[in-house]
Amino acid sequence: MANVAVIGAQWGDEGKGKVVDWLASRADIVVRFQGGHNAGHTLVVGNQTYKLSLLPSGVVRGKLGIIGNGVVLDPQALLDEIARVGAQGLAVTPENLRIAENVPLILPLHPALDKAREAARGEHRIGTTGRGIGPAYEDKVARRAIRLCDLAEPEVLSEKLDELLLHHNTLLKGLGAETFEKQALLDGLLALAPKLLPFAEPVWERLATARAEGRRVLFEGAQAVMLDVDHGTYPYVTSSNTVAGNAAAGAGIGPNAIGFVLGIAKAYATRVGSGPFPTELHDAIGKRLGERGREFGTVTGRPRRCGWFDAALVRQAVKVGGVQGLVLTKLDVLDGLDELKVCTGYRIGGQVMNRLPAGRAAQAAAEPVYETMPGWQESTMGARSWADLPAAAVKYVKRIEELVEAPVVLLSTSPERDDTIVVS
Ligand code: 2SA
Ligand code: MG
Repeated sequence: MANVAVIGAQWGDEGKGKVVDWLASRADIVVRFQGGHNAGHTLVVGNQTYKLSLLPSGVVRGKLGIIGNGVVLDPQALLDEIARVGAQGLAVTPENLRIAENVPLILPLHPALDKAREAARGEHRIGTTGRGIGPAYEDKVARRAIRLCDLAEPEVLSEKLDELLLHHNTLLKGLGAETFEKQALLDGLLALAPKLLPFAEPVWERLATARAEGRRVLFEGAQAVMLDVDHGTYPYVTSSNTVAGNAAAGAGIGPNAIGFVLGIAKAYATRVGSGPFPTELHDAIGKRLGERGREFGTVTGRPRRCGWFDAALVRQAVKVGGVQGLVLTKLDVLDGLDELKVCTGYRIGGQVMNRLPAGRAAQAAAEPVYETMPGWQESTMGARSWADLPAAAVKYVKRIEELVEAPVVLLSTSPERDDTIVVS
């Protein structure tokens, strides 16, 4: 098996965690390459449910987890998560988790700025998770981020904090928010240093060695293509590149290390936060999808918006993300509906197009063009083979495959790892 990159093909929460878990048994190393603790991956292992945010999913299966340089790392959030899974019986130590020494850190001032900005945006807010993700990536690109390696150099850290605070306190003051004191930040970071530094290393070197030894690497994406800072529904996006192309830069490995790109999509669509969502349903069907699919944010508990499968959008995600195979999840949530709709394009100002344009006003004006298909009354929950699926469900999957121009290679029919149909 080639090194696989798993990415979301919609707006996140497609069930990437389960698929990564399913694939983890065939990999030696699982790498997170972007995002931070805005991600929420739910893994069901026997009678334990793990809710992971920063930890690569493979750690629950005894694999080596790597947090790459493309992530923004909140040190306190990581230590809290390690303590949480520790209480569930899973020990995370420098033996099974390595962190890129050059990963930028999220400090307490980042969520403060994130929240103050969202409040100032009012009804135009992005609907961020409030975790400081955007401000932390801004600092990275602006070359003033505090990185994990800085915790080993207190004098450099102290100098860098001066520059960081000059910038942030000016912004925070302007937004009417509380400012931060350098000494408290410095003391906090130096207290965390001995807990974090044992995990730090040049992970690129470990990955290079692993490749040379023929070991398999799984790249675990967070969020999804439609939340990609370039290719998503900007500005209603997260602040990182979520496409598979970023797996290489965000881990410190060449693009040729990525052998196969697997895109994950739900059999319907959901979105949490603001922004365009052409197939959103505000009716009883939308409510039913949310209830049957238990559509609440893993991190924030926010209810997710629900709607019909948008094949035009997933096709776009397939193209810009380089998706070679698609996994369709939560098919069972559609059980019992009389008919299903699939969006094949948009009507915008009297014109029909099969892709979502980039302009914010055009995106907001996009009316979905639908194709209607018969539903099925049988239960597909927990199905483990094609033969277990009703004919209408097979047809639905086949049609999606045609419309998105990528083969459906796996179907997931429950959160349990083994409730998975391999399509060959
Ligand atoms: P941010 O916090 O700056 O990354 O938010 C920007 C946008 O990205 C969306 N976003 C997400 N969408 C779906 N799932 C995410 N992770 C959590 C989960 C979300 C939660 O798995 O359930 O618990 O609410 C995630 N992370 C970021 C976000 O909604 C904004 O639209
Ligand atoms: Mg999630």
